[in-house]
Amino acid sequence: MKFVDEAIISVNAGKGGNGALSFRREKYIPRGGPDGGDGGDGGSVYLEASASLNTLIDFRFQPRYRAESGRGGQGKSCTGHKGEDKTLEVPIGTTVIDEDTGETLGDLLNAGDRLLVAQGGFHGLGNIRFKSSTNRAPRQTTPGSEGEARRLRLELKLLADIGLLGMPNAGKSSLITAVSAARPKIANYPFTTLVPSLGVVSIEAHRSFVMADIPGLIAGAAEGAGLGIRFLKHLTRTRLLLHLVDVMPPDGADPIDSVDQLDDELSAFSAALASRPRWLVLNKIDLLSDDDLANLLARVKVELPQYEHVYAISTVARLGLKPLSGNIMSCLEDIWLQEEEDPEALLKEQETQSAMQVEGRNSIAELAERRAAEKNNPSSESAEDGIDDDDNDVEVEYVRD
Ligand SMILES: Nc1nc2c(ncn2[C@@H]2O[C@H](COP(=O)(O)OP(=O)(O)OP(=O)(O)O)[C@@H](O)[C@H]2O)c(=O)[nH]1
Ligand SMILES: [Mg+2]
Repeated sequence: MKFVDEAIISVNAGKGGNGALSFRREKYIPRGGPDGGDGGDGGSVYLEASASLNTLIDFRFQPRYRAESGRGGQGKSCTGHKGEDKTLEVPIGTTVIDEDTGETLGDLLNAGDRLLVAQGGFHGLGNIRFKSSTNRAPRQTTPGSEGEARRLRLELKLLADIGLLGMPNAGKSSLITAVSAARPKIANYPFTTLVPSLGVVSIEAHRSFVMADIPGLIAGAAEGAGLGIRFLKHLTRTRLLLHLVDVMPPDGADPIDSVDQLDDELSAFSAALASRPRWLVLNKIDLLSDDDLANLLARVKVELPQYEHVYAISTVARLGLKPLSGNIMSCLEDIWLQEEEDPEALLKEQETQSAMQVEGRNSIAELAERRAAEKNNPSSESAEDGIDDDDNDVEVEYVRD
């Protein structure tokens, strides 16, 4: 089964009720005057973030939502009932985009956050409203106005503090399994992970962070190789990336080359994302002798000087995991504290995030265009690589312990 991290829905607010045209008619009261009441306002549509939802899948099954219309006004000065608002619950972390204009309407980041997405129509006025000294029997009323209608794209990004980046088989899922309660599939073949998942890493009481495991990336991903780059968008909300590398890849490739290749892919996806703090994590050191490890670390120092933070771990032998998690925690706490104390830091972070989102969206759109062009030209090689990227559905597993 597939979960969904993107859904397109249409929302219709209710129409306002019409104003009534009516005159008071009672025995012994001739010419009772106008008594047509106003209509009721149409209901509006709201989205509300809820902690109990993890996916957007329900919206795939039911993509249309309508709030109630206001009732018409009636005689005897009765005002029509207001249409009931419709509130749709969405998972925390949902971004709401107007599908037709491309405008981002809002991000629902905290439980209970509410966003008005379609304003209900305004009520019409009954003829009682038009009574004046010169017109005692007005026949004028106004109709209720239409409710707003919109097509919305909902996007759910995993809300993680730390993102794992790495080639297939580097041990990303093994790492998240070793340090959190998440249990993604682990296997000795590439592209085991096809869907992102999250795990909460608890250091001690009240000190924890969320780690995101995403499918592996290979050279050429920005051009669509492998599973492509669409999963990278899940990393745009993380504060720190861990670049995981297998120190003994089965194909005998040089780990340092593969680090360079993935860094290039990351930059192609989004320069802003590539400029995020990134730590290098050498995994599977149980497979290396002490000497070989020392040599590799010496080479990393010279050949990958951009990495200030380098860790050597083994998820299987459980080596180096504690210092890695502990330092991630401290680094995040520093970032959070700084943002709490310095509003400018928070502002800068918001700017970086929107730059990443825009760049990422553009890269994914470019890739989709290229794929479409290749489909129309079946002779081209990459159209036959056998990977169908049409389906952008992603199962999002949200694991908290
Ligand atoms: N020897 C050794 N093997 C490891 C270590 N960590 C992971 N592995 C093995 O490496 C293989 C791949 O591990 P995964 O965790 O599935 O790798 P991944 O990066 O999630 O791979 P994809 O999901 O395909 O991108 C599995 O067979 C693991 O058992 C380690 O520290 N030492
Ligand atoms: Mg995996």
